[in-house]
Amino acid sequence: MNGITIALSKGRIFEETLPLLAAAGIVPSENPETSRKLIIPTNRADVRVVIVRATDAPTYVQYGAADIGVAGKDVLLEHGGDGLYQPLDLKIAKCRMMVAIPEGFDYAHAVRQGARLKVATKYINTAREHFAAKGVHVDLIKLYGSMELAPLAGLADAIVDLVSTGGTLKANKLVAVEHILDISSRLIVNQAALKLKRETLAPILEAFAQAVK
Ligand code: PRT
Ligand code: MG
Repeated sequence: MNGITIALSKGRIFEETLPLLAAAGIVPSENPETSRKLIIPTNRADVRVVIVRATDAPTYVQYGAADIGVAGKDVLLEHGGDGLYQPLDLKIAKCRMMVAIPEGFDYAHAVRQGARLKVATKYINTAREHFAAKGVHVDLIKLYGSMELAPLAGLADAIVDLVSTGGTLKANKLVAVEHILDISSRLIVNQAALKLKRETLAPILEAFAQAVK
């Protein structure tokens, strides 16, 4: 395709990217929340949006099935970023990656004792690095969602998950004990597209950069 394909996940990333697209003169013709279409045209004949799972956005862009996309730092750290150019922090979909435990569990004591902790998470790479850097022994258990359930159901001692308002932790009687890193979403660009489609892409990237400021 000669035009530009943009990979977005529905939900917060789609919603928070809309104003940035608008700044570049791009208006999707449908809302993925209500439409079942996975390819959404825009007001511009040469620009379309493809709706992907949040964790799949880097893969679409890496292989050039999309020229640009938006992905959370959490997702990019797990993906590795191969084949991707990450020119811009869009400062959207912000949250923090945290270690959380059930209320009443003495995490600091367990760590001091050198206990081997079971930690459930979707973010295996980031969690492994975090605990290795602190010298904490952990067995990581890979989950694909609802991490908050794991300690309550007896699957794990702790979780590594994203926290925004803190409401989900609170509702499940969990508390955050360590802040791993601040997360926001990044613009990702296919490295070959950046060269081959520079004329079309450069003004879009520039408009995004201005809108973020
Ligand atoms: O939901 P789905 O399984 O389809 O995929 P996803 O969860 O990967 O996608 P989505 O759209 O929910 O999230 C896309 C991106 O938004 C993530 O990759 C993050 O970079 C970013 N983001 C920002 C968040 C949150 N804030 C967030 N709060 N992603 C998830 N959450 C979840 C969190 O995992 C926890 O379960 O919301 C819950 C906590 O929220 P609070 O407000 O109760 O603290
Ligand atoms: Mg989600």
